[in-house]
Amino acid sequence: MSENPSSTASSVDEPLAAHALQAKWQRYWAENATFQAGDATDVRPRKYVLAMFPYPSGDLHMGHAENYLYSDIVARFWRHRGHNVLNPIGWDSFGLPAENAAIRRGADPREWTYQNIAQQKAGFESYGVSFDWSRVLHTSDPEYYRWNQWLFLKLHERGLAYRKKSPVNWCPNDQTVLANEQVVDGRCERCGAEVVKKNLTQWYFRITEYADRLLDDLNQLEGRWPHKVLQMQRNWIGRSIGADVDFRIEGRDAPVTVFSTRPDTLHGATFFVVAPDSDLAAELAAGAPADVRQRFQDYLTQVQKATDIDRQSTDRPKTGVFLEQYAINPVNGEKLPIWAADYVLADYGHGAVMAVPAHDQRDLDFARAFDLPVTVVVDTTAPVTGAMPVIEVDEEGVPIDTAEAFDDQHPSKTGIALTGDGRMINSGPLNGLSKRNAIARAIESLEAAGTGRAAKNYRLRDWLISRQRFWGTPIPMLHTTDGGIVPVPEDQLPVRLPSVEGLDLAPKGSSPLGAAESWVRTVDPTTGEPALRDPDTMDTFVDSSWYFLRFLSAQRDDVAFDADEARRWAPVDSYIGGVEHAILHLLYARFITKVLFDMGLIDFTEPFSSLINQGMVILDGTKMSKSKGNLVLFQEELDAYGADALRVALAFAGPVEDDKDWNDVSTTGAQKFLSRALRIAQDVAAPVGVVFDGGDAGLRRTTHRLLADAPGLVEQTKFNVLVARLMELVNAVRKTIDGGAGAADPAVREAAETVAVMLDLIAPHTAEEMWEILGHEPSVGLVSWRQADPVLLVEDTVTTAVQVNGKVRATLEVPARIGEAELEALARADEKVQRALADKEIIRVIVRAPKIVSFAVKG
Ligand code: ANZ
Repeated sequence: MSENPSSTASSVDEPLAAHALQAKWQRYWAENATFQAGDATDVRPRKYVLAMFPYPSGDLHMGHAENYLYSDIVARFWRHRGHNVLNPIGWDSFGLPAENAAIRRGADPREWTYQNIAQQKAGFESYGVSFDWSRVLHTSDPEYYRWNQWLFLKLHERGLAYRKKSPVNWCPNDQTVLANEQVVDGRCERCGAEVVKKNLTQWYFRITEYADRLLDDLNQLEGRWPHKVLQMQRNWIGRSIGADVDFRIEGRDAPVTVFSTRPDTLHGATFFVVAPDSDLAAELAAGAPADVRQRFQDYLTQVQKATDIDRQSTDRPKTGVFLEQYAINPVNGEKLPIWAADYVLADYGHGAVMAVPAHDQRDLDFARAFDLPVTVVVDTTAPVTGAMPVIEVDEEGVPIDTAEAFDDQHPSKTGIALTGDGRMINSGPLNGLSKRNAIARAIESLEAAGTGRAAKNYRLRDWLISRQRFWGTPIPMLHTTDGGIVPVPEDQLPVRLPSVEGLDLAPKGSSPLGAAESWVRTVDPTTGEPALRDPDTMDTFVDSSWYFLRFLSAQRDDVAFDADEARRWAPVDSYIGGVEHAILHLLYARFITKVLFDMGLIDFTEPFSSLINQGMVILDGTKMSKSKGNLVLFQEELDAYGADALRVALAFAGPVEDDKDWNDVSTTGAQKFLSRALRIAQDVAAPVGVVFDGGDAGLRRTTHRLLADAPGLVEQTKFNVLVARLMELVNAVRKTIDGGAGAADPAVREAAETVAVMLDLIAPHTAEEMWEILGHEPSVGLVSWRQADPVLLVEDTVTTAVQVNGKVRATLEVPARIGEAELEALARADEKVQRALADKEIIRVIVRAPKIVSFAVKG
């Protein structure tokens, strides 16, 4: 421990005073490693509090100020509650912005990255965040990315990392592939350029193998993650349940399978559609007459320009080409004309559909555009509850078509597909069944006939992880001369990035690493033959998919993380960050967690036990941005008002999850409050250790009500309410000092100490200073919160008169806010009242809480 720093400021109104106070306590915390988490021998219960780690994009901004304030409040809170708290910090420091900046300046992305990290680190320190600085990590350090490579090899061993050629999203501006998740409205999430499809061989992680678990385990998080985030994850995984149905194609040996959520409507299929950009379409077109082939080719060229979003859009006119071939409906042998149309996507289901225009809007739009038949097979006017209706049959026992019964609702007339529930018609053995029963029956029959089976489909695709860029983790695989692909042995990790010297990082469609001759050329460790390194780097979401585990063993160079440490600390108790990470980052981290669980390395299956999403800091109702020129700069505010005022102002500005308009953030107001708090500490005249009993009862009650409520307020993240309550207490103390019992009242010391200990969550420098002025040893950050005294929590009381036949028989001291029923019960329980009532019949009771209870009795 260092010596006690001497007392500095008397008021934090002055920026200079605030900064001197800041510097003093920041030095103290650094010298004493005050916020370092306890080691394995620490017996306190543990809490792992984590804010999503930052990307080193430049200076810290107000979004950071908010995010890391909230995580700091939570971390400080648990320390005060006697926990061993881990609150680490690191940087997500690989990625395109560094690379693009380096290209612009002809420099090394390392320089830009580590300079920004140093700047942000200084920002966090001057903001007074209680991080455990002994565990800092940067994902761009070989000591970190080595374990990304290890993770890749582990996934590869388990068949979860693989290469395949497929149409991928390609950003023509960044000249790299993008995961589906990184395409927003058909555009590159980072640069906004329109994304095109390119057929490329890429590395994938088989996240689809975990689709069911990723979906089902969301139920565990209900109530602990924001509902909206759970719903976004569910939609993203997008599980559909239905059947795979095999259709024979005339003149083709192998059947073609389609996925349908409505196998009950098989009898209503009137045509068949294949995705124009699928292999099947190419094959079918190849077997078609020359003019059809030509039309198909022209159509395909046109389709390849459209994005998936365009193709799925319902208000776009339907287009397609008839391939002059036929599929055979397995349930009735009907010939269905085969069309190529772009509303069917190549990479969903099997890239082909049975079209049921009466009951599917897209199919209906298409049927109406090309004049194809529409057969209704569900009578959506028929009730589905109750007994199965009697089906009318003709003399031969064949059900009579009841479709005419709702002629005017026929989809071919209305243009509206009948998607609702009802009773099956025109469907042979399914007639009369409800939709649900018909689906089950249809699947049974398909299975019995060997022409179909129950199936599930997901919107989720495998995670495309390779990128054609320099500033990322090299993929630890080698390409041998005979065309093989072999892993780099684990003991040869890390595969370090080469120097940028002589490399052209400008995007050109293939990884710049491929041009680093001396790096790329290596040998196959098993054969000694020449081999080439894989030139691609990993998506940076790989880095952030497991970083919370690396914090537990950040200094270890023999393991990615220590299993015992993981058992002790993980999963993360409170994870705090922006809702922009609702899908990608959280989904990937959940996936990797499940893989590590399956590998037996951790004993939990969800990485983040609770999740807090903060709102944004906005200005005049809109997002702050450099381009709009409406940035309120973190560093400027910090310089002008000091860390504590900024922290109080942000915490006070509104509920955590709401957006906060800077116009409602009052740093000057916060400054005044902090000065007032400091002054009450200076005014306290009762000595340290004075017994608090006695003294101003009103003030004591205010103090103890806050002691009782504060833990709940923090746990429900009502930080703004906590600030308001602290302001109320500070005002109450001032009143007692100036007008009431005076500065020597022990209640004043009690209240001032309570303010100091709680203020530590929000304004830690001022809190330390108060604590010291009050005659205590630092750090206030480690002082336990006192328990509220239940006696002082009893509300103000009033006197109630209890009358029997108009005569006062007893008086009771009751809480001022007592309810009528409770008051009557108290009155009846009173001994004197009982005597007065003794075996008389009560005719009437009038209760006027809290003043009067009046019994009218007979006899
Ligand atoms: C026949 C049918 C009848 C369908 C009906 C729906 C309603 P979700 O819920 O999104 O999974 N489909 C299958 N593969 C497709 C593809 N590659 N591109 C476009 N559409 C495709 O949708 C499943 C339904 O989407 C499937 O069920 C199929 O149409 C269509 F009254 O089959 B359905």
